[in-house]
Amino acid sequence: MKTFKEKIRDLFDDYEKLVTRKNMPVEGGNGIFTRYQYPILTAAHTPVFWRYDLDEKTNPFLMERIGMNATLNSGAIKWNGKYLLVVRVEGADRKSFFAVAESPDGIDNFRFWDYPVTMPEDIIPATNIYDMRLTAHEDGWIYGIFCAERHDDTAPAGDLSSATATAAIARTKDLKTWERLSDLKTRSQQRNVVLHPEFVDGKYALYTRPQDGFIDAGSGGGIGWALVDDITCAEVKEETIIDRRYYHTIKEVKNGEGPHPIKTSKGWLHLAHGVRGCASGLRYVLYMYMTSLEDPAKVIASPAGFFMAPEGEERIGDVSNVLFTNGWIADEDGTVFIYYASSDTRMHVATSTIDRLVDYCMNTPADGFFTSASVETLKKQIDKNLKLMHTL
Ligand code: M1P
Repeated sequence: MKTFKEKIRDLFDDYEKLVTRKNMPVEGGNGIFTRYQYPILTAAHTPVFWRYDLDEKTNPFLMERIGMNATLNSGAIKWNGKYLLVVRVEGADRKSFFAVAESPDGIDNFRFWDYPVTMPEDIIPATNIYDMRLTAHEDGWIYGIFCAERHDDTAPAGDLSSATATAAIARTKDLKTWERLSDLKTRSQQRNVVLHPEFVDGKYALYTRPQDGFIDAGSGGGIGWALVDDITCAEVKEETIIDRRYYHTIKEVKNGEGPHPIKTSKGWLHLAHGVRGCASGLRYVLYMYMTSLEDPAKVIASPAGFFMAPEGEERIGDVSNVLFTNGWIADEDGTVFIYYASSDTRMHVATSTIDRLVDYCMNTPADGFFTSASVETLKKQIDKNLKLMHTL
């Protein structure tokens, strides 16, 4: 029979084994990106001292007192040479909160900082907050834009599910102390709002995602773009849709900007999620597009279909058949770390390079929106290759 102290030691030993486990790239793949064998963060990666009361007097059975359910949709930033994720941690009580996890190399040994983020409230407290996009803006602040969810008090009595989604804005200089700014004022509900890292025409620029309801995009046509004069009391007065939803594509039902775009010599690289419906529910995949350096709202490349879709164990979780991203980091040597969550449950990393991603966006055929167009595109590649294959 183990003593209380021995049981605690076992918990910490198991935890150390998990967080120090070496992750290996998955061989093969499609040449566009490389997946890794293990998730980089799961609920079990949250510190033992968050979940257990380690006092024998108050917890004689050494039971988990505060359960954690998931670690998902994380913002990402390289900070003082470390790879940081602002993780959406969801407790067993269904409340999400933010917590920073740090890795020395972007792939291995992600460890949470001791305390979660204390996020100040706006005037009306939010029931739930999640999915932060981080932007180190040229104004010198690091901004976090995230979804603030509140019960919809206009719903009929007894309806405890109707909610509202608003874009909440906070900023920091050290990722520890956060200043909360006013929630974004818009005509519609908003989720997946992202701050562009540079001023455009002297203004702050936002990627938006107008939606009629908490879940349904409704008349919201896709990913929008809006310029804002003052980020401390931001209001969207005019919104233009720059990346539309489209019938019978991977973004038929909804789409949303992922992290802020990466600047390259060929244009801005964008990563986003697209949603379609099917008999088993909604299917969330990742896709990419590029916009012009001169006008970040002008799409210049739009490869057809998904960039990444759920595979293997990624398909299963709290909300199955979902890949979602709101964080990536481009290193000085051109490596890109893509942080994505699977099925609203766990975090993964995939790696690629700026050159590969630009090539993918510029040279993957665009969607012709009809089967006949897809077949013609395929035939062109077959013709070319059949001639070439004799010389290989
Ligand atoms: O459950 C899948 C995702 O659903 C929402 O995304 P969207 O607003 O595009 O539908 C968000 O709640 C997101 O957190 C979640 O991963």
